[in-house]
Formats: sequence, C-alpha cells, structure tokens
Amino acid sequence: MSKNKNPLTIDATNHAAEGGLLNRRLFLNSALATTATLATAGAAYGQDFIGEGQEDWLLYPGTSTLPYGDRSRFEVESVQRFIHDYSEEFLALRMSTYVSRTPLDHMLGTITPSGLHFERSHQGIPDIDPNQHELVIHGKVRQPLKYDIEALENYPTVSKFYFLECSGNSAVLLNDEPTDQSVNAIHGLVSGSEWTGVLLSTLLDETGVGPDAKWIICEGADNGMMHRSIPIDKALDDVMIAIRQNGERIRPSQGYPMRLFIPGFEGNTSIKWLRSIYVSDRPAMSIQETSKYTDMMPDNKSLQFSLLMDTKSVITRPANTMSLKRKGLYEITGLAWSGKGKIARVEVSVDGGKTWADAALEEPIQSKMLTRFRSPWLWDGSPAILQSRATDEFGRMQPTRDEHIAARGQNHIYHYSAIQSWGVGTDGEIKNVFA
Ligand SMILES: Nc1nc2c(c(=O)[nH]1)N[C@H]1C(S)=C(S)[C@@H](COP(=O)(O)O)O[C@H]1N2
Ligand SMILES: [Mo]
Repeated sequence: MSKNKNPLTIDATNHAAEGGLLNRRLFLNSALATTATLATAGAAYGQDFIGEGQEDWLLYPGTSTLPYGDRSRFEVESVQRFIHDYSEEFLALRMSTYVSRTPLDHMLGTITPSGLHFERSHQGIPDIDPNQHELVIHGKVRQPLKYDIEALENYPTVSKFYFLECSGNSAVLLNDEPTDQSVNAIHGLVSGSEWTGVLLSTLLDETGVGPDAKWIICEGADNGMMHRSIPIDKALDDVMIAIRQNGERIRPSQGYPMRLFIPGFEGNTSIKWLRSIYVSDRPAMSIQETSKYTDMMPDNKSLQFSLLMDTKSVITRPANTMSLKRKGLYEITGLAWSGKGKIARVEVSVDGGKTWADAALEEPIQSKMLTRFRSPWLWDGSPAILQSRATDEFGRMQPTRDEHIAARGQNHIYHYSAIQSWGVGTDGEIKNVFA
C-alpha cells in the first residue's frame, strides 16, 4: 500500500499566530488529524495485523444487560470528580467537605455526565422522599399554590442545554502566587447539562403575581434552608423548576426531586431541593446577600447581587494534568461560556498573549451553555504560554488577570473570570503560571 499522503502541507500559509498556532480550518481536513494520531501510535499504513485479536472478549459471550447501566470498570478509578484532600483540622471545623469538581481534562464535547457534575452543597445532601416534598409559591400572588413532583411532570416542560458555574470557581487564581493545583481543582466548579423543567413563568402565570412583585425569594429543603432573592424580570424570563438532568430525574446531589435553575446566573442562585418561592416587593437581604455572596471591591465597598456570570474560557487540553511527550502537532481545546448569551469568538495564543489566532468553535453554539473550541498547534519544543480569550455575542471579552485585579481587587473570592495561562517548558511539563 502506498504511504499516507497528506494533501495539506503545514507551511507558512497555515500559520495563524506566533509559536506554531495553525489555521483553525486545518481541522476540516481529517487527514491531518489522522496523520497525527498514527504518528503517536507509531504505526503506519500498509501494515497488517494477522494473528492479533485473540482476546477473551472476542472468544466468549459477554455479561448480561443490567437494569441500570454501568460505565466500564476501567473508568471507575481513573475518571472521578475531584475532591480536595482536606486536613483533619479542616474537616473537624467544617464537619464535611460538600464540594466536588468536574474532571474537565477528561471531558470532550460539552455535556457533563450527571455523575461527574460538580457539586456544592452547604449542608450536605438531604435524603428527600419525593412523595413528601412540595413546592409552595406564595407571598404577593393572587392564589398561593403547592406543587409536588407528579403535578410538575404534568405541565408542559422545556429542555435546554445550560452551564452551571459556582461563582467561587477559579478563586485560587486571585492568590499572589500561581497554584500547582490541577485544571480540575482550579476550574472544575463548572458543568454543562441538558436541564428539563417547567418554566417558572408558567407557574407564576397560574398563581398570578401582584403589581408590586419585584423579587422572588427561593428556599431549599436542606438543613440550613439555603435561599436567594432573584429579580422578578429574570424569574419571568428563562428560569425553570428543573426536574430532570440529562434525561433522568435530577440526582439527590443536584437537588432531587426539584431545583430552581437560573440560566447564566451564579450557581448559588439555582436553589436545590426547592421548597418555597416567596413573591416579594424586596429581596430577603439575608446573610447570603449582605455578607456571603457579595464582592469586596478595591474601594472597600461591597458589590451586592452580582448575579450574572461573566464571559470565561479555559484550555482543558493541554493543561497541567498532562505533559507533552513529543514535539509535533497538538490540538488545543477547551470550553468557553457566558452568562449573558452565546459565545461569539475564542482566540488562542501560545506566546502569552502577544499574538492570537481564532479558534474553531464546535456547533451547536448555545446561549448560556458551554462551547467547545479547538486550535491546531505545532509545538517545536520551545517554551510556550497557552491562553484562550473568549468574547460573547455582546462583546464582553475575558480580561487578563492584571486587568481583572485592577478592576476588582483581590479581596473577594467570587467571579474570577480572567484569562488562564498554562506555561509549557522545554521538557513538555505544563504549569499554571501568571502571564
Ligand atoms: N438548597 C441549596 N441549594 C443550593 C446550594 C445549597 O447548598 N443548598 N448550593 C448552591 C451553590 S453555592 C451552587 S454553586 C450550586 C451547585 O449546584 P450543583 O451542586 O448541582 O452543582 O447549587 C446552589 N444551590
Ligand atoms: Mo457556589
């Protein structure tokens, strides 16, 4: 057989930015990708494999089907949510950790498997019997009403793809020094799912809202009754009472049997185990909005109700959970999202932001959902700093870390959305760096 012919030569015409960033259109040519794969595997065309393929799974029938499917046993240990190994001291103080992060470096596409969705639960996961759980909508309404899960399943539902991000995600990058924590530990408080539920506007239409209704105060059925206040305009827009995630009932860790889902807003507003929506003329002004979820600005004033998530992106491969084993062609890929709408553009740099090239965006590009980007990169073995910079359809662009700190200071932990930098050494090792 003839040698693999690569019709595309990587010459100057394909260079998109300094440091070996190539034109994103190179990915339209599958031969390029194939060549790269074969090069890593060390194989070549025209070779045969007679005599191979005597493995047990070919020789004997497999196991029977299960009522509820498992993933491969080879994945159970290797693909897990990241949970910090907290010290005894910390655990004694906090009683439990209640936070896990999505392994972003394992993800391709944009959907997070439900079992790998990040989780943040202030007081642990309540064990709710769906037959004993109800949501009450009351306050400034014409007719207060109660809904159980069976009732909600009978309403018209909508299914939408949305990201959810904890506003505390990536906060460690506000520290003065770069961290050696992994991409998952730094950025894993973001996930993407298909959420199915009843639009809150449908239910509020039924209860009727009074003319002085300005806010809704939403409360969960967990120990501590986590709650947040949401402006009524948003409540009547795209907020849903989610009852399913990725096709099945929401898992206990995600708010079983029902949660509020507020597209594009900081994660803590999407109240899990939702039990009460109180329609009000004012916000609750509880600890959650006067102390906890406020952002101390450089002038020492606190920003309240910073609900909307900024435009953000992160390169998930190559990232600091891997190292580059050879010079040659790599795909730089990662995720971008905006709390306001669609991602319009992602640019990638391998020289620390001096020159940029447009990355290819993978369809479908959905509003308030993760968007995957990819860029071909020919690494020549010299030091590099990989960055991605996202812009949403409203022109909101990710700032550099310096710009973010200049605008917002370092005395807060929420809404860090600056450009992430991965430093690549001549040995192929990758580290979180500030550039
Ligand atoms: N009732 C309740 N809702 C809650 C929380 C909680 O502790 N209790 N945590 C909030 C926070 S801080 C975040 S970031 C999101 C996380 O949702 P997830 O665990 O499904 O990823 O839920 C929010 N809703
Ligand atoms: Mo959060």
